[in-house]
Amino acid sequence: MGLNLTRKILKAHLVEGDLTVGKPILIKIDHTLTQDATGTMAYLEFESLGVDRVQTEKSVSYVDHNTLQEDFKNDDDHTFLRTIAQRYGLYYSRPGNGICHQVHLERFGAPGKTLLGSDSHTPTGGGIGMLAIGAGGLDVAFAMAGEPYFLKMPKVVKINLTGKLQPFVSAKDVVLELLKRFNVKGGVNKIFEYAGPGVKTLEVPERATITNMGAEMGLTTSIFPSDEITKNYMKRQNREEQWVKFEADRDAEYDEIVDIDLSKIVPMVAQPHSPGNVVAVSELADLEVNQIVVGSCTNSSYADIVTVAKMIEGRQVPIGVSAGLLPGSRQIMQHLAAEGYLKIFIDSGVRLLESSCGACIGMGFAPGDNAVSVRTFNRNFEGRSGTKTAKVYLASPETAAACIITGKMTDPRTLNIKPFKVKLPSKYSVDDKRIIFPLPADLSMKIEVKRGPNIKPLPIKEPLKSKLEGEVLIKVGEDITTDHIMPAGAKVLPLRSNIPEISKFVFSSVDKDFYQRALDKKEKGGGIIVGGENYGQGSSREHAAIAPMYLGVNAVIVKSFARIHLANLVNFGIIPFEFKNKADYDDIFLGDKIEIDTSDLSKQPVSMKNITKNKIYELVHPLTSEEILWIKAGGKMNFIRNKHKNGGK
Ligand code: MIC
Ligand code: SF4
Repeated sequence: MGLNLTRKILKAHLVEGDLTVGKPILIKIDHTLTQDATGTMAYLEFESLGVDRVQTEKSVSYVDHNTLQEDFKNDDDHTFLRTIAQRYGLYYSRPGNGICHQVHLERFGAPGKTLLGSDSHTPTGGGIGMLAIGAGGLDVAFAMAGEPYFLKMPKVVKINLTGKLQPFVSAKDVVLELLKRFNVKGGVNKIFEYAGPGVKTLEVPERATITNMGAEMGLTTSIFPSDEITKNYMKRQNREEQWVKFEADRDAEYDEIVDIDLSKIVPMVAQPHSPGNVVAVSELADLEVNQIVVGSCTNSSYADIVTVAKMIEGRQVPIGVSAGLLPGSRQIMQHLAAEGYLKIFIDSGVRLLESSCGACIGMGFAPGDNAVSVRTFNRNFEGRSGTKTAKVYLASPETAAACIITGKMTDPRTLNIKPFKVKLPSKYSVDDKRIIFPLPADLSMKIEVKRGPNIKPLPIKEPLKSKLEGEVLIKVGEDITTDHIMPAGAKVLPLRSNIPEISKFVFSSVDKDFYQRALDKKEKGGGIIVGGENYGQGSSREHAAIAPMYLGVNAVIVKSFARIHLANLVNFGIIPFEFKNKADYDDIFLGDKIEIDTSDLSKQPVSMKNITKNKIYELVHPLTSEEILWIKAGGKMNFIRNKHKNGGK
């Protein structure tokens, strides 16, 4: 039997392991990307590894999240990121140049390469045939230092695409249909590999929309083959010479197969407050809409935005409705300006926002109290928009445009607009003037790294004791996101480089007393978090592990974990336990005093005593023997430092 595309790339990058599903593998990383909100920590971590220059083929540092600049903090972070990029041989994409995933696709992505990014939507690169994985900052720091990346071999699922999308139905609807089927945990430990005759009907940015939002299903990543369509995209980006064909063997084997007939897909929408809560737009027809935003790394390509422009041309945003546009990159902005599309938006009353993440991460353009906001984004977790009471719906650019026209939830097919196909430019406006290229080694050595007063060193955890004694600091339910654990938004994001300050916001939207409670218990040995299934879904922000670690959290006990958060907990020395018997979750409460025998984590199950109830439970964990060593040392960083101190032993 032949190889699928995923296994071909993994095989070519394999450093250790044998690609048996569920078994640990180490792979070589070719590209890395960071964005500013996770990047400052990642570079502080990289610095402390003592490497003189990044060891990858290409490492790019983007600034796209923290661009509101309410005070000195964001700009200081940008300066830090710029100077550290120049010091260590990275590319630096300046604020305003665009959203990391969009720009990486345009200017750097290359088929067959591996990409590790400190952002959960790094799989956007799968649209151009990269094996692109989201991870915590520390994992990216190690990859920049030339270390291979560790993961457990996922199952590879073939998504067999047939047919062709109908007018006003688009790639977003395809991935929403998949989310309807798989929900937010159906993709954990899986890679979706797209194949079949329908692949040829999708352009690279459409493919990237689909791979981008695979993150919402918990997938390790998603990937499309690299074919003539990929070649044409790269040609338009003036990078044809970097194209290589990459496809699965004809007789490739897969762990599962799912069939999707593109011609049967209809406009879909994810309802509040989960990307997995999907229904057909027609089911919500006429729901009054107060706000619409077009943009984000999911849906801000040239074709996405031109489609909206063409649909709304000559119309006015209705009274009572506010609409905004966040183009994905400066390249797209240049086209919109040169080809007259910006004028259409301005004439219609759509508000022009910066080419950045912006409203997607609650950096401005928050909806009103109880407002209904339709967004072309990928996440609609409660409060993420900046307004706790807002009801955010996720939809395609076509549906968003229809809502701009009517002020109501509208299936775009009902508007009687003549179907059209956006003609792509034969050459995109290629202009890398807002990217600072790596300096040669002799010059980079002379660069002084500048740090603002808000950039604080990474806190250090104590080594693990043989017995953990602590109190349950919080008990949360199912599908808790990293936005619940460590919120983002305009108030909190500027503190990403300052763990003592940002830790004040841990679980703040769930339980405002968490911080104080954790702090009180910190001196007395620390605390424990208890949660349900899929704990830590969503973003890759390692702050959701570092800040609890700083507050003395020693263990998280849940029914199951989301992949990236699990790795982040391990990296920072917090033990990720799962209930052996899931029903035990019901028996543990806030304030219960817990004792866990951690003297030998290699033996499972691990015994936990609820002292308050005088009961014993069994816990399990997914740690490898190497990871147990990290946990014992108080985290991966401590482990590596100790190893260096002991002369590598
Ligand atoms: C997100 O979409 O949630 C973010 C903000 O891009 C995060 C990264 C972060 O929290 O900085 C992600 O997706 O990893
Ligand atoms: Fe930025 Fe939103 Fe994409 Fe995250 S999901 S990278 S915040 S645009």
